[in-house]
Amino acid sequence: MNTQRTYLWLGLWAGGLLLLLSVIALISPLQLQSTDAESQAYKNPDRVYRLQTAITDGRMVFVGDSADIDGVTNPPLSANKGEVVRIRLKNGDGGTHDVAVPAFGARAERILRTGNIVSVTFQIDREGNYPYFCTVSGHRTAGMEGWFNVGSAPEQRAVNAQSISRDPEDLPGPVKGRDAKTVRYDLTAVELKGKLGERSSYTYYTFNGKVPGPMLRVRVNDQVEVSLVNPDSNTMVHSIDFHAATGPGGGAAVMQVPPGEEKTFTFKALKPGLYVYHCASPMVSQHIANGMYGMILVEPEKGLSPVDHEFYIMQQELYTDEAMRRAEGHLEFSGKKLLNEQAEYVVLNGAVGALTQQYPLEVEVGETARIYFGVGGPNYTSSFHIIGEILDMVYPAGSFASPPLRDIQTTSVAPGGATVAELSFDVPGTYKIVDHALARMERGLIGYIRAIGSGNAEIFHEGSASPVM
Ligand SMILES: [Cu+2]
Repeated sequence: MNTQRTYLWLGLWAGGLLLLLSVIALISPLQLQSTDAESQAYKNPDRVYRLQTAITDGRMVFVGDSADIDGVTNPPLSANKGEVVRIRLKNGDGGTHDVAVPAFGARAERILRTGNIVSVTFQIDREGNYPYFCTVSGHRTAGMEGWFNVGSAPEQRAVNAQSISRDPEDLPGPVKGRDAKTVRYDLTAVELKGKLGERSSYTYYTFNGKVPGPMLRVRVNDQVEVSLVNPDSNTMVHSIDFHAATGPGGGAAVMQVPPGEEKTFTFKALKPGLYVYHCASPMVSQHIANGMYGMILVEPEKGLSPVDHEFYIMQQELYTDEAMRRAEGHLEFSGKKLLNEQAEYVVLNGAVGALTQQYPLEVEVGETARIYFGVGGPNYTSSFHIIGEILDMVYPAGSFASPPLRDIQTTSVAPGGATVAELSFDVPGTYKIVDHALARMERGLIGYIRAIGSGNAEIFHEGSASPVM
């Protein structure tokens, strides 16, 4: 009985084992085959992109290092569905980096030293436009992000919108101590689609089509006559409130202009200083956040001292439904974010890149520059700072009647407030205009001042002191 049972069990075991072996034998060639095909494709990818990490102009970036994308910052990458792509990343700056394209489950190992190389190979299994970026904490925000496009051509995603940014050199010349007189300004409210970011547009409200509005320049005791046209094509009532005016609403009480109408008012510029003006039609903060602000300079009787350069710069926040990081196409205003004071963009002269790509400031070493800086806001106070420079003179809050401050690193500028800063450059290089609430740099707030000229090793040089003195 026992022997019989044992044989039965042995038979079952042997049969089971045979079955298992034959199943394995059947499957394994298939498995081997598919693994082979995959590894072949992965060995010979359809496309190879070479990138290098770098730090340029204070930002961390990927730089293209192969034929089509050579030298391009955060180059757009593309492939067709089904293709196998390899990204080969070289460490060019010595920080710890990697590269990932989460949409395709791709993530390279981290590389820690200059010259180290890593690659990641992956298959494109879907169409669309997806970010690639460095996953090291803070690096994506600091600039290490590009886009990977599958399917439609990248050109179709380019923003079709004009620039609304005002050139910081677009301002009137000095009044030069003339007698007081009547000065007339014609302003037009312009609602238009303008370029906000690299791949995004926004419906701006502007004075005369640019942000900030035109800088107006008068002398103390001038009569300032201002007309505001609101074209029929506009959708909103617009108005103007001058902080330089004394009277109800700074003018807004008599200057609410519906579409298709024009209104005029006059004020006497009683006090010298640099003043903000802005639209004051409900919701006022929305009209400001959409770009409707500028400044008027009321020069003192004797005028201001001559300088080599004058610049006109203003800061604002924008509140969009779409998160800045993912923003593409035409963005919508978010009333909720405005009321919560959670800006998506914080910018100089109306748009991302206005004072870096479009209108970087330029001076020569040794020249003097005066910056008329104001904050449209509507909500954020600026901690105005120029990285690598000391402001020789600051007229606090834009007042010429108060004594100027000397040798200032950072100055607070309130929303609806201004400052006048004077400086000169001793050492050539690219200096950065920032709000020292520096998280805002990642939201678009940065401008460049390029100082051209020869070096001054006594004031600044790399290395130890001894060889120079
Ligand atoms: Cu308005």
